[in-house]
Amino acid sequence: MAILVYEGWDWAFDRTSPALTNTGFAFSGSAAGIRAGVFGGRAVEMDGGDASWTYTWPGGALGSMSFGIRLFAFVKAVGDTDVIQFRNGTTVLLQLSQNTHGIVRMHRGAALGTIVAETGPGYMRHEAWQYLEVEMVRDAAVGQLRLWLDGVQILDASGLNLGATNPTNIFMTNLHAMDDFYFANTATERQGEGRMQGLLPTADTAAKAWVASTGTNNAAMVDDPSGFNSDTDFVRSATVAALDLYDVADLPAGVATVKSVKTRRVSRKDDATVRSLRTVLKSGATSQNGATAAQITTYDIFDDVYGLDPNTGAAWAPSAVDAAQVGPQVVA
Ligand SMILES: [Ca+2]
Ligand SMILES: [Ca+2]
Ligand SMILES: [Ca+2]
Repeated sequence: MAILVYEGWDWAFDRTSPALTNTGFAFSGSAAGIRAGVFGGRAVEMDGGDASWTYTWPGGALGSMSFGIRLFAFVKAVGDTDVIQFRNGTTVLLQLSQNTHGIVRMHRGAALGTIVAETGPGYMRHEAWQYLEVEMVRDAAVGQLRLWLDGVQILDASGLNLGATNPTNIFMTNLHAMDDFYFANTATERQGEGRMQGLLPTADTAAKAWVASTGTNNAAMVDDPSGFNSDTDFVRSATVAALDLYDVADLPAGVATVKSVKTRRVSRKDDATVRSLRTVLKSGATSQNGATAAQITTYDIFDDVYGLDPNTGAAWAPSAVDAAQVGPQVVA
């Protein structure tokens, strides 16, 4: 039981950003881009015919899952419109659709086939951001599907035929925008509506062992406000154990509950030798090491997710998030 991913795309994604393979997401098509998120920050949109994305969860096929996603569905013609496909590889197993009456349906098979379960009318709207949450148990006889829209349950169906094959990924085609995604590997982990808030480094701290590519303000090298800027400015180190920690922007006013904190590093090596890095999160007196990852010469993304404050072992207080420091460390 675990949340496998949180993603809010506030860190700008575009077609030339580093590969997103480490996040589980794959985008394709020339029309996938970024747009403003509904609560600030950024979101992803697919506004053309060839755009799509796939989220593949680690560990292979899963029969039970929970996920949430903020959706913006553009105007479509009359009839059912594909919203989310559940696939095994590229084989479409199940499809969630909406139609012009606001009905949300689950179909078994490709091409919006057999309707397995559906809501009443008046739920999902066009040209409006809505938060859709899904809890599903895939089974050919006793399948379960529960749906929430903007925190309100709109479907609770059981005894369903949801097919005989577990999906490995979910897939969304064109004409949608999305934000604030989470995915968990059981059918009982609905988080409720929330949002991801991106926070960038703001200042150096006493732990300052890396070297800025220009000047001496390390945090300013890694706060790329318009998105990852590749080799334009960066911090570097070839010293084992060298640690750089930065203060990070505070949460917006009014945040009462923090469900999870994720650190994100974009890094690469330019050595012809083995190099590995980790991201360190310091909360209070506790320095928590993230996963160590070998580096290649191409930039990639490395995330660590902390559902609890490592300094207390309890849920994050907003004040603890505000006080936290984050930065990279050379492992080898
Ligand atoms: Ca966002
Ligand atoms: Ca930079
Ligand atoms: Ca702060």
